[in-house]
Amino acid sequence: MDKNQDMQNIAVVTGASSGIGAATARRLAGEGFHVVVAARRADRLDALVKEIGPNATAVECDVTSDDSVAALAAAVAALGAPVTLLVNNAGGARGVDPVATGSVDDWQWMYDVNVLGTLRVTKALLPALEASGRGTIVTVGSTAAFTPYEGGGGYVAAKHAETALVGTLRLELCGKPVRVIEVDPGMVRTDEFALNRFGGDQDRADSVYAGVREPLVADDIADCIAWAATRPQHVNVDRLVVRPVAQAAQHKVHREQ
Ligand code: 8X3
Repeated sequence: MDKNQDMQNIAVVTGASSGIGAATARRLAGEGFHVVVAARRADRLDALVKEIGPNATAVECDVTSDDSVAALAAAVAALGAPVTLLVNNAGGARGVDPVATGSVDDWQWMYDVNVLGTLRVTKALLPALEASGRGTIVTVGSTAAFTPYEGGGGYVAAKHAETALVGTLRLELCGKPVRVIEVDPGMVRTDEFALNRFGGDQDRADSVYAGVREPLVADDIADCIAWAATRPQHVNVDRLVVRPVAQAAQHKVHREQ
């Protein structure tokens, strides 16, 4: 942590090694936070910290591991500054099988990383967020959190569960100094989301965005997260649903030839 600003507020961002997480970390550092960037890929985190500078700390973390998340909480506590923001961004999709042939392994992984990962990290950092007296939790959901689509079953189910977790948490924290915010992106073109879903098949990943003029990019969602998290503390933006103009609804996407 920058010794000249040793009581800077800490923001923890999970899934920070790429895409929305990395963009959010850059943006929050620009907003004056000391950003703890957490993800599995240490090399990418190190590059990000080098880019951001003294306002960032890398912590290798796998949100599917209780021990790893406990180590993240300990590393954050060791920084010795108020923890005022958690961005639960780690998540992802695997596979596009119909329910009839859905892979139990893929579904389990999606539940673990999207839902239980959010649970683990939230539980681990909630005491510090509450102790700060002005905590905020932003969870990155998806438009899949409220609209099913064919082939999306495992991801849709996980994102529905994640939004249920968020809504429950907001009720349970009513009266405590922690805001609970959800940002639900629609079509966002990142390097990895669709690629991971299609098992590394770049052509299939690219086809998701074919003909779509200006899909959202990671910076657009980082902008929304930063905006919601920097409203005055009495303002709780419960849920932001964000899509590109070309996507009026999950199935209503304008594609140019
Ligand atoms: C990403 C949006 O449409 O692929 O969370 O489910 S979608």
